[in-house]
Amino acid sequence: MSQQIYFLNGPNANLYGLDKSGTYGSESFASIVESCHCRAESLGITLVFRQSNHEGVLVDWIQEARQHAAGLIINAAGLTYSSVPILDALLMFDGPVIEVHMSNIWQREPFRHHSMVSKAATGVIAGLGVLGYELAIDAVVSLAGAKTA
Ligand code: DHK
Repeated sequence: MSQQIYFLNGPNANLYGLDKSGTYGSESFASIVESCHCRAESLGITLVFRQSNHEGVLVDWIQEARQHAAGLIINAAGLTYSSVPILDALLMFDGPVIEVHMSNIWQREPFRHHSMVSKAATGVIAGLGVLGYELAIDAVVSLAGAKTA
């Protein structure tokens, strides 16, 4: 079986592309999901791509990833700045973790400048929109491969 990577998205990510300010670009979430699946396919890996508006669901998926995923990518969205449960779950995950944000969170309001989940992240990508999502897949595959090599 090919290597499996989990890509988890938090609250409101399903509305990307509909935001009037254009902060998250103009691409729909469905199109972002498709781009990510294409990137994963080109790398020969299986991508489990999910979105939830609920903290506990994200925690359940991170725990599930412990059994099934070689690496994990997360955009915890609005939960990034507050979620101790998501941080704790990520700290229990053994493989590489990439934290990703569509926007450059450090150019935005001060309350977005401190990520609660970064402590568990191997690396952080922010401000590159969908390209950042694709680069996160490249990074996590490369790191997961390096770890098992
Ligand atoms: C997405 C969100 O929904 C916001 O709550 C975060 C993040 C930033 C992003 O840039 O992808 O503050």
